[in-house]
Amino acid sequence: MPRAYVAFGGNVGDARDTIRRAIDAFCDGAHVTLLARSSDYRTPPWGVTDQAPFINACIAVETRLAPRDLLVRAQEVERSFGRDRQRETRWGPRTLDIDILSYGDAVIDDPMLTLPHPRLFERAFVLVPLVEIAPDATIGGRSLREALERVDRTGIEKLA
Ligand code: PH2
Ligand code: MG
Ligand code: MG
Repeated sequence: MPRAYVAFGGNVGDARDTIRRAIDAFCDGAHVTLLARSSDYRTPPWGVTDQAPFINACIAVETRLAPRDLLVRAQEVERSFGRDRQRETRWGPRTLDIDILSYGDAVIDDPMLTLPHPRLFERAFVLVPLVEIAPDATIGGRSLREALERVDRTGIEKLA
């Protein structure tokens, strides 16, 4: 079965609790099976810096769903936790963001889904939790650990 890496983030409400419950909802064991889960991290806001810190985490899953169906499932979970895309701004505050980072070796470039995730290698808030669960992995031929060495991880705090 294909393996996918998925990132979770949020900075509105109790984001740790939201992410914990969202991972449970996303990984039902039938369509999506959880293989590994990172710690939670408190991370400085990226993109729009004048907002609350985020909580971020990453998971590895095995899934029977095709990539676009996995994305639809992620968006359903986002909505069920109060995500309202109409009322938010790019890189602004949100209750829950679920991003598909990679799906096997799939390379997809369409308006709905780009894989691997185009900004994955720039973002310490993704790479830090991802390297925790997949230290030797490559995505699109690039080593995650080497990518992590090139980004600024200032202010990222692993939570107990
Ligand atoms: N998500 C954003 C914008 N900025 N910054 C951090 N640290 N973590 C995020 O998950 C994040 C962000 C929009 O999705
Ligand atoms: Mg995102
Ligand atoms: Mg997203």
